[in-house]
Amino acid sequence: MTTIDPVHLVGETALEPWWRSAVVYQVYPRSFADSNGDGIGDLRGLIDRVDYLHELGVDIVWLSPIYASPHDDNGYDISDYRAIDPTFGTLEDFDELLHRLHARGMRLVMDLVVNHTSDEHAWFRESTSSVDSPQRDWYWWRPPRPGFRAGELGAEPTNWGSFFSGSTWQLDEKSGEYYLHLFSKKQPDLNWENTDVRAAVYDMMRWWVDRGVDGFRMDVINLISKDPALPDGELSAGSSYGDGFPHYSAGPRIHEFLQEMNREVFAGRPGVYLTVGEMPGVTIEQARLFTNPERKELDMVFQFEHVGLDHGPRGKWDPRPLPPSALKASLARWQDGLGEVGWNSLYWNNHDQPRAVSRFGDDGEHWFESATALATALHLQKGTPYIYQGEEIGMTNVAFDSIDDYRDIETLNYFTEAVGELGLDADEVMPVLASTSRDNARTPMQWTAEPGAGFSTGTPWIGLNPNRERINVLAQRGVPGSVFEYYKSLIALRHEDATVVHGEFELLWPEHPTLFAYTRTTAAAELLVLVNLGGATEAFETPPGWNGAELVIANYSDAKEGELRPWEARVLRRTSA
Ligand code: ISL
Ligand code: CA
Repeated sequence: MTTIDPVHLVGETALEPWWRSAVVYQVYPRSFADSNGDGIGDLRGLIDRVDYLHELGVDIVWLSPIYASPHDDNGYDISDYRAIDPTFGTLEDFDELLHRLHARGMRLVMDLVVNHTSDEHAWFRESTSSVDSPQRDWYWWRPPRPGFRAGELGAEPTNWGSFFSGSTWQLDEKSGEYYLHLFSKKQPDLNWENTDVRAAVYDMMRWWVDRGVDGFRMDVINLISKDPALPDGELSAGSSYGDGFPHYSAGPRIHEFLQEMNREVFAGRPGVYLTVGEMPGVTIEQARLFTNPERKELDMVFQFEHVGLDHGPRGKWDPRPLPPSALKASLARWQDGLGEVGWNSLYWNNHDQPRAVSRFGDDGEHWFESATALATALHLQKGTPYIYQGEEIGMTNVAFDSIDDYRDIETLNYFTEAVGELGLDADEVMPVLASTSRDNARTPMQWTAEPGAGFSTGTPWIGLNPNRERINVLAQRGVPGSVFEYYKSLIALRHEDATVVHGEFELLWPEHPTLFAYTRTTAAAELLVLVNLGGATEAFETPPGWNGAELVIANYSDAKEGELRPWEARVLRRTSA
């Protein structure tokens, strides 16, 4: 078994956490690899692919939820935090996976979903059993709005709208009270104001830490502290719900809770674990606080600014074209904002986002070039890069043409609302789903060109992308000039070149509409990153001193001085000797 040092020496003096030079790979288990032909990916399937991940070169696996769950939201609704869902396997399988990863020098980060539980969790069952239950206060129970009868429209305790359509309140007929659910009604929100709730969560986290896990990705962790007064949100034109976000996000006790969690779970073992908080709507100012090492809250956060730029006034279901200049300005702002004090997590994709090559790139004519250009733009930044399964082979959006093909609760709820209350035509809604639905990220991993794509010998739980015949691991692994080999080189580069890890970021040509260019600088060396985020050839003037510099990586086999072709990416190095 390879030993892995929690911290390693940087330069002469400073100790720095291991995850700063690491690359993370996210596995969405249900769609990764199915070992028993039931059509659903599982732990055994993942165990069989550990060597694949090792070959790619990633350091950490972030595993989306595998806990016991009724799967209303594909496992983000947990009914038992200490059990593996039988769909995915057993605790023995889990231990074996952990052992295999550690033996290969890789680490495992669990998904921690503690803003809410499933309504089938024992805690919620007990909480619902009686208004006098000692666990009643573990969730957010409220009587109907004064002047309204339970169940009547308008009786909801606040006017907030759920992330998954409809109200955030569900009536419990038995008690005549409502419970809060920011997501589906099968995902009741835990009341973090209650000390016992927090103690139970920390206890559960310690249980996994004792089992050997290396950290946690924390689901919507900025939502755990709410304004206990639960005020109504502002109403915006065209919406029947108020905006509760300012009242349930980054609430008054958020920093206190995260510091407490850090103390209670990781105390005495700083730098050993990786913590990354998923934080929709987080601002740079907040992120600087959350990720400042001195405050002992989180190592890094997932921010959402760059994946919200193509949302229109009515949000994600109202997509608008995205000028590359807006994208590069946003990325550069975060590089600058967290460069000195905090730490960035870098991602294009996850299980909630459409596929990057379809969304920000060109999944047609310039598929290879744009997949690798986007990869270069991201991986050369300062921060910890995250790769979502299939991204390393350039998987694309699926664009199902029938609503029956979709599985995601967010998508299905929205469709019902759109063709119902909103009165839209199904024909208008389908193209929107095709470009924005979370299911674009959830079609099975394409291992081979076979009918089951090497994912399953049975019928997959969600349809495969027909382009598996062209885009698959078998066609790329070990094949020079493939997206897979390009990702492998980028990962290796981060491990080999300290400038990629530590270099200061500086944006060049901020005004240029499509060329994303930046430098990364340390005392010893400097990198120049040039990426064309568009499909036309662009001329540029080589910055002074860079003519004839060493070429580190490029996605075209030849380079023309002063010109970047469609989606061309090029990285140069010079040393200060
Ligand atoms: O996916 C989104 C928009 O399409 C987000 O609003 C998403 O719901 C939000 O980022 C929170 O995501 C996380 O928590 C959800 C779960 O459905 C997501 O899969 C998870 O990543 C509730 O647990
Ligand atoms: Ca299976």
